[in-house]
Amino acid sequence: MLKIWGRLTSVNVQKVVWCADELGLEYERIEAGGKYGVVNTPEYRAMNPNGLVPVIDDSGFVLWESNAIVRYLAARYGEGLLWPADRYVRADADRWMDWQSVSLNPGIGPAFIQLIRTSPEKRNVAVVEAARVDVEKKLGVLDAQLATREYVAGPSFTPGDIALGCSVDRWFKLPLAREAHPHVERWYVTLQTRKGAKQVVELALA
Ligand SMILES: N[C@@H](CCC(=O)N[C@@H](CS)C(=O)NCC(=O)O)C(=O)O
Repeated sequence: MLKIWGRLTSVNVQKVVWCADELGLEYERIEAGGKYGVVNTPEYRAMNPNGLVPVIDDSGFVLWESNAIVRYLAARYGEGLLWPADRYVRADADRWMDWQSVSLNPGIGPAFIQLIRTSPEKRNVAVVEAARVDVEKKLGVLDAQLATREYVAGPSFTPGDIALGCSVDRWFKLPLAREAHPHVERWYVTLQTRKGAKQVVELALA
């Protein structure tokens, strides 16, 4: 059976869990990272020398990096469904996964650390504001993309929606004033109704 290591409070673990649930896969999730530790044991480091979550073991195939895991699971278990048959749609979804990881997340991460993981007296409001300005600009880019298509890579739900959906879910749950991005908001409402999204959207930030 598929094994997933990682605490659900990790946005990167959330992507993998959402993907597995979307595909209807049976899996065992093993708590790791944060307060659960595990990631510094020799056994874990042998699977992921970075000591980060998530990691999967699928019948002996071990893989780390959340977006790579989502792509692998979608390709192996969702060919033609979650994994688009059309190479251009696949490339488009792939592009948005990279964008989530290198452009959007680096803004959301610091805001999350300050607002959720830092006590109010130690909070750095300048970091939160810089992150907010950055993320609003990036969400403007996503909003323009979603203005003309139902999902990020076209009319069908793809792995790109999973990666972005986890980041946007986190952003929308942060206690801060946000600008309107009507197309992102419409898309997020649709995502919340997907069976794979349940564990992620029902989770409070911690
Ligand atoms: N690029 C990696 C990043 C993994 C990562 O930074 N994971 C964080 C949680 S989101 C982590 O393991 N932090 C240490 C911990 O939880 O102990 C991925 O997408 O999988």
